[in-house]
Amino acid sequence: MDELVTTDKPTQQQAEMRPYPAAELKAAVLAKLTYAVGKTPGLATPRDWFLAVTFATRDIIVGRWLESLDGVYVDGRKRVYYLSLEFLIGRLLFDALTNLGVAQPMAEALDELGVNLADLRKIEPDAALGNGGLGRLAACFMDSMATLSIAAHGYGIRYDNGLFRQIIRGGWQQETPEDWLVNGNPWEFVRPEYNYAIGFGGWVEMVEKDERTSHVWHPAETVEAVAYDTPIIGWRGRHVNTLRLWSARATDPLKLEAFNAGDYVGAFSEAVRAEAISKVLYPSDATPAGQELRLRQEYFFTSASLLDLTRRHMKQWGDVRTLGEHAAVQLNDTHPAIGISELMRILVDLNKVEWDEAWSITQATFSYTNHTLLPEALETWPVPLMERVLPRHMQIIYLINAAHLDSARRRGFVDTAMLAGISLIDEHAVRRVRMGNLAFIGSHKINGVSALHTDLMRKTVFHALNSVYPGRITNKTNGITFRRWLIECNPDLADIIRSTLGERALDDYHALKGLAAYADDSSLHERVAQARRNRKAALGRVITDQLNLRLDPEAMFDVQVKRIHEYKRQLLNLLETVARYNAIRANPTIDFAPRVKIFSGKAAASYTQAKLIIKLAIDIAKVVNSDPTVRGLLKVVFLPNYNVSLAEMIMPAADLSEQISTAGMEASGTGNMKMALNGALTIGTLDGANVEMRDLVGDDNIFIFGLTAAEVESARARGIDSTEHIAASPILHEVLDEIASGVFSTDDAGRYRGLVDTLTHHDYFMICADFDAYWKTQVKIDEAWRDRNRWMRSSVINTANVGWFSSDRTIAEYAKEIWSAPFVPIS
Ligand code: 26Q
Repeated sequence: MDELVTTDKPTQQQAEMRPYPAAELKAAVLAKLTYAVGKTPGLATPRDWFLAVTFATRDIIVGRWLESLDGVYVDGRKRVYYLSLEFLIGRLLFDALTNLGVAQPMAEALDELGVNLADLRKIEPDAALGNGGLGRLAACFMDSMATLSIAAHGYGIRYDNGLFRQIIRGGWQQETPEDWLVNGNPWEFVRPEYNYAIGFGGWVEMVEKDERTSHVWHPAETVEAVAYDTPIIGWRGRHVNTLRLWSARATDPLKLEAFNAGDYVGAFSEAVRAEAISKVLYPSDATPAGQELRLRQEYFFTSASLLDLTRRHMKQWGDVRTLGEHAAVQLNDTHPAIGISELMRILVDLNKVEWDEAWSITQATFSYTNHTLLPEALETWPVPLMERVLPRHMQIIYLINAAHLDSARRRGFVDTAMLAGISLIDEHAVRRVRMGNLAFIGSHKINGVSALHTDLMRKTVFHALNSVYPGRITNKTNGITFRRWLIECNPDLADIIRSTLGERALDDYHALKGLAAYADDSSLHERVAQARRNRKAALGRVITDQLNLRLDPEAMFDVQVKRIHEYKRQLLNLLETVARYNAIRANPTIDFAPRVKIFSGKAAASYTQAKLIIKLAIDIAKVVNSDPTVRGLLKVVFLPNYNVSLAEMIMPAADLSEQISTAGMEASGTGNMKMALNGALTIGTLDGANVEMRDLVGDDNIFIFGLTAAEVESARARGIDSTEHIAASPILHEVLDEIASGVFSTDDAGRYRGLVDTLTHHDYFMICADFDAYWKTQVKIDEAWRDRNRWMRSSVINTANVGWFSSDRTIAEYAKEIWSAPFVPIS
C-alpha cells in the first residue's frame, strides 16, 4: 500500500458519494431540459437530451468541486501544476458518470424517458486537444491526480480547433478542421475575472535606482489570456480538480480609427493576429513546427499559467519566496520550458527577488518530463526569433547560461566540447536556444517515461548534463487510467473482474493480480472469451458501417493503432501483411489462423512519407480484400480518423497488439498498456515500456523479436544498407519486388518505387534487418492462436499482471519522488 509522504496530508478527505437513485436523476435531467436547454421532452432533439444529462451530471460534480477547492485551501496542502500544450481528453460524459458511480441509475432514468444513454454518449464531440501519446498521458494523469486527491491544476490552451479530422479520399489522407466547439461546450466555465495581459516583442529598459539595476520590459503588443475551467473528477467522486485552459483575446478588439476611416478589414487585423494564438493545435507529433506562432502559443499559455499560480500563491501565503514549498510545476516536455525564464522574470523583475534566490526557487518549483529522444523533435528556437518575440527572456537565458557554465567550470568541467554541449545555446550555424537544456538546468528532477528511455536519456542527449548534475534524472514509467481504458470501454471484462475479485480490484491496481489465480480456470476463460467476442462484434459493426466490410468475429484481430511514423514501423507490419497474402495464395492447404489486420492513425499534415504509408495500407487492403483466393484467411482494414473514442472501441477488441518500433526510438508507448490490460497479447520489440511489460507478464505471454537498442546502434554504426538482408530472405525479396513493381498500385505503378529504394539502401529504421525475425514470430503466433487454452491463459495473465501500468501508480511515484506532494491512496 502506498503511504502519504508528507505530514501536511489532506485533512479534508471528502465524504463518500451518496447514492443517486434513478428517480432523482430523472427529475434533475427534466429540470435541466426545461430551464437550461429550454425544451419540452416532446420537442427535445438528441442533442438537447445530451445537454440536459450533461448539465445534471455537472451539477453533482460542481458541488464536490467547490468542496475540494475549499478543502485544499483550508489544509494548505502542496499544489501540483501540470503544464501541457496538449490534453487529449476525449469525451467526458460517460467518464464523469462512471467516476460518480451513477452510469447505471442514469441509464435507467433515461430509459423511463424513452432516451438511450448509449446513443447520447456518441453525440458528445471528442475534445482532441492533443496529437497522441503525450497529450493522452496528460489526460490520464489528470484523472489519476484527482483520484489520489492531489491538489492539482492542469494548464493548457483552449484551442478552437483540435487535432484535424482525417478523411480518406482516393486512399490519401486529407485534413479537415475539427470544430469541437461549434455547438458550445457544456463542461466549461468561462472565468472572465481571471485574465492576464501577455506581452510580446518590444524592448527592455534598464533602470538604475538605489544602486540596484532593474529591468522593465515594454512589450510592443499584448494579448489577453482568458481562463476556461473544466472540472476533472476522480474515481468514486472523492476529489475534483480543475483543468484551466487559456483562450486568447485581443486587448483592443477593434481599431476604431481605422474602422471609421472605412478600413473595415484592417480595423480587425490586429485582433485576428492576437486571437490566432488559440485558434489551432499544431498537428505535428515529434516533428517540430518551428514557426513563430508556435513560440507565441508556448509563451502565451506558460506565462498566463505562471502569473495565475503565483497570484494564487500570494493570496494564500503572501510571500513569493515560499513558492517552491507550496507548489510543484511539472513541464510536459519542453513545450512550456520558456517558463523557467518567465518565472525568473516574475521573481526578479516583478517581485524584486535577488537573482540567486530566484534561481533556487525556480529549481525547487520546476521539474521536467522528456518524451522523446528523436533529434528532430528536440525543441530549439533561433536566437534572432527569441530576441524579437521575447527580448527580456533572451537576456535572462543568457544570464542563466553564464552562471550555469561558470559553475560547471568551477566544478572542473573545463573541456570546451563538453561545455558547448551543455550550453543553452547551440552555436552551429544560426544560433539556437536549446529548450531541453533550459528545462534540465531549471528543474530539480528530470524524468524519462520508461526504464529504457530514461537509461538512453542518461547515455545520449543528456549525457553531459547528467555528469554535471548527477542524480537529477529519474525514471517514471508511464501509465494509463483504468477507468477509461477498462471500466468504461470494456464493461463486460470489468464485470468479470468485479465478480471474481470483488469491487476492490477496481480501486486498487495491485488487486488485479488476483486474476492470475484463475489463469487456467475454463469457466473464466469462457466468460473472458465472450466479453472479447462482444467487443469484436461491436468494432465489427463500426467497420461494416464505415468501410462496408464484413468481418468474422472469430478471426484474430491484429491491431496497430497510433500516429503514423516511420520509427513506429507500420511499414514492417504492411510488409508482413503482403508476405502473408503471398503465402496464403501460394499454399492452398496452409493452416494460418484467419486474421484481420487493423490499422488506424493520423499522419502529420506535412509528413509525406507517413501519408504514403497510409496510401500503401489502403492499396494493399483493396487488393487483399477483393481476392477470393484468400479464402477469408486475411482481411486488411484502415480505419479513418483515429481518436480517443475510436480507440475506446478498438483497444478491447484486440487479440494481438503490435508494438514494433525500432528499438530505442519509442520512449514508452501507452497503447501497448491499453491493449494488454484488455487481454491482448503483444508482439513487440524490446523498446519503451514493452521491456517492463515483458518483465510483468513473463516471456511465455508476450512475443518479443528483433534487434535490441544496442544492436540497432551498432548496426547503424556499421552502415545501413539492406541488400544483404534482402538477398538472404526470399520472402522479403518477393514482397519488396511486388510493392516496387506496382502490384498494389496498378493506377500508378511507380508510386512505391522510391519507398522500396529507401528500404533497400537507407533503411534507418531497420525494417529489413528485423523482417525475418518478425515474420517467424508471426508464424509462431498462428500456432499459439490455435491452442485456445494457452492463448486464453496468456490473455488472462496479461490482464492480471499489468496492474502496475495504472497511472495511479505513476502519479503516486511523481507525488512521492518529484513533487513531495501529499496524496490519499484510494483503498
Ligand atoms: C515539438 C516542436 C515543435 C512542434 C511540435 C513538437 C512536438 C509535438 C508533439 C514534439 C513532440 C510531440 C509529441 C511527442 C509524444 O507524443 N511523445 C510520446 O509520448 C508518449 C507519452 O510519454 C510516449 O508514450 C511515446 O512513446 C512518445 O512518442
